Amino acid sequence: MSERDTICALASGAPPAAIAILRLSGPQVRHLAERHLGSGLPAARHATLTDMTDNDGALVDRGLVLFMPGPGSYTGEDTLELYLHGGAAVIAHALETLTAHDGVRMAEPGEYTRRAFEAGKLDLTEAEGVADIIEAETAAQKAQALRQLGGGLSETYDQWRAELTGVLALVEVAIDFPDEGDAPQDTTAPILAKLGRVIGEIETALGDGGIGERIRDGFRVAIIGAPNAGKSTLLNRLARREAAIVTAKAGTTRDVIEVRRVLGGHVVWIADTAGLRVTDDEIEAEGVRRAEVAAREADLRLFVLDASDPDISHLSTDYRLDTDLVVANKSDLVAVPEGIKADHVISARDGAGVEPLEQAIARFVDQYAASVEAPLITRQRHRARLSQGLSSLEAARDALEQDVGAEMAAEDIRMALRQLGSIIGVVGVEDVLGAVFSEFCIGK
Ligand SMILES: Nc1nc2c(ncn2[C@@H]2O[C@H](COP(=O)(O)OP(=O)(O)O)[C@@H](O)[C@H]2O)c(=O)[nH]1
Ligand SMILES: [Mg+2]
Repeated sequence: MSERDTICALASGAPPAAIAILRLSGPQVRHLAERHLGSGLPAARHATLTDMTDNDGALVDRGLVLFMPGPGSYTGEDTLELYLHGGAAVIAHALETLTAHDGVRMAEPGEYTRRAFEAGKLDLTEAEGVADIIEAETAAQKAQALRQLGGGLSETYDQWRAELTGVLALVEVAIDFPDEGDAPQDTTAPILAKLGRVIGEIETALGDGGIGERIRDGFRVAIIGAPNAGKSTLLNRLARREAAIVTAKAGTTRDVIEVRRVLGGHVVWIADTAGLRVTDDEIEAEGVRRAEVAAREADLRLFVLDASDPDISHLSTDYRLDTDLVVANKSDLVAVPEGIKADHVISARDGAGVEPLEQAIARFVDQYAASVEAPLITRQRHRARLSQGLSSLEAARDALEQDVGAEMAAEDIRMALRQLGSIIGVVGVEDVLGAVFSEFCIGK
């Protein structure tokens, strides 16, 4: 079998910068250190100041190097870090020098962490935590990523898997010795109790309101209402730029336009949508359909009313009925008519009342995020697998309760173990590894 490639990459930010960190991992690390460092192979885990020379013996740069021998390194392989001056020419010269050797190449995105995962240094949720902490922009995202990186999710999955393995063993005993010992209900009752406990815990985790995914990916706010109410003008106000086209012509907005803000300490996507009216125009009708989807999927809807033309009886849907916040716009033109109950009165054109509206969005998001402490699910991938696992366990419970066969129950529990195992990456992960690691940056 041929040796694994040695990989190298710039692990620090784009040049020019004070320092460039180049990272190397793989079987040729020792050889490369001996070949290119004035110090020769540095003492393990000791910062060493040395020259680096290229393949012709010319100086590349002078800097600190750190050698971390495998298996006690991040990737489990021999690794070397070079701390050079963070200029583009230095980085290019160093990488050219290293990749000129056979079997040494630039790393793929996330390849260091992938090797760490393959070496058993971290499980898949911990690896995802590494990607998330690099992407984290808000304190809440960072806290969630740190918890995940530290095995906060793995613990729960490990515990469930251990309990289910115990349940499976009991079911298998019942299969192997069907006629011995107690009556079936005496052996089935404790199995059902244990199974029921895990099912209950998974149901609780799944019923978290999607907080973990929202903290990671952003909360969703949809601006909806009649054509010409001033939805796009409000979006531009909230975006603080001209993100959406504003005209006096009804039916201007068709695509859903989203802008990103940090409000209440969380990422919030605010969507402008097409006015919800019945229309013969094919493109506008598609826009209305998209608006309805955005409204349904949003965590909070802002229903914008034109105070100077508040009649909404002609609208295509009744989304206004379950609207969370009613916003009366164009307060610069007229006072809000009697009988219209608005949570906020604004002039999107002048900006009056927009700041309190922003604060209301921030409060909503903050409270929503605080409604579940330390959510277990932080990605759609986890939710999908966990729901499948739950279905399998429910099938196992039904089979046991109806006494249709311990064998079927055992198969369902095995299936659930595989589904839970795939979340932390202990089984059946080939299909997800590419997707998980491709979203990393190079050098991590
Ligand atoms: N007087 C006044 N006009 C506004 C206000 N907000 C929007 N408009 C105008 O109303 C029209 C429709 O605005 P637009 O944002 O495109 O509405 P949309 O169809 O709901 O997206 C445009 O001519 C805007 O300039 C406002 O607060 N006051
Ligand atoms: Mg519009």
